[in-house]
Amino acid sequence: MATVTSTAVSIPSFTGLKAAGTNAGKVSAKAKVSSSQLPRLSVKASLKDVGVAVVATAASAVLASNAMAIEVLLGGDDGSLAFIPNSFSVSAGEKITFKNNAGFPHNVVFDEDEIPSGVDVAKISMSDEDLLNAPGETFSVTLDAKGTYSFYCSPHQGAGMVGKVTVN
Ligand SMILES: [Cu+2]
Repeated sequence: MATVTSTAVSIPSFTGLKAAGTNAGKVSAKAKVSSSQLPRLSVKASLKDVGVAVVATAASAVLASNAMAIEVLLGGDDGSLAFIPNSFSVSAGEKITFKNNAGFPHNVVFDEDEIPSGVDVAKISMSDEDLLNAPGETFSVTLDAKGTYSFYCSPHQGAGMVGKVTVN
C-alpha cells in the first residue's frame, strides 16, 4: 500500500527575463556656448527728441513747397487777353508756372531789355513761334537773379497782354 509520505513538489525556478543589455548610444552634449557681447548703449537722443526733429523738418518742407511756387493764368475767364496776375513778386528760385486758361494761343516771352543784366533771355523765354495751344497747357520758369523782369505774350502784346515780375 503506498503511502504518500511526502509530496515532492517541484517548483520550477523561474529565472525570469534576462534583461537585454541596452546599448544606448553615447549622448554627447557638447553645447557650445559662445561668448555673448554686451549690447552697447550708444543711442543718446531720446525718442521724443527724434520725433520733434522729424515733425519740425516736415513742417518746414511744407512751408517751403507752398512758398516756392506761383501760378499765373494766361487769359481771363471774361475773355480778357492778360496775364493774371500781371504784376507779382517771387523769391529767387521760386517756380513760376504760366497756365493756359482762355483766349489762347498764348506764350511767354521776356523782354531782353527789361531783365536784370547777365540773364540770358533765351533761357527763360518761350520762343516767339512757340505757342501754348491746348487748355491747361503750361510753361514754367525759375528766375534766380534778383530784379524786375518784363514779359509779354507775342500774339497779344499789341492787345496789352504784358506782365512784370519782381524777384526778391
Ligand atoms: Cu496771349
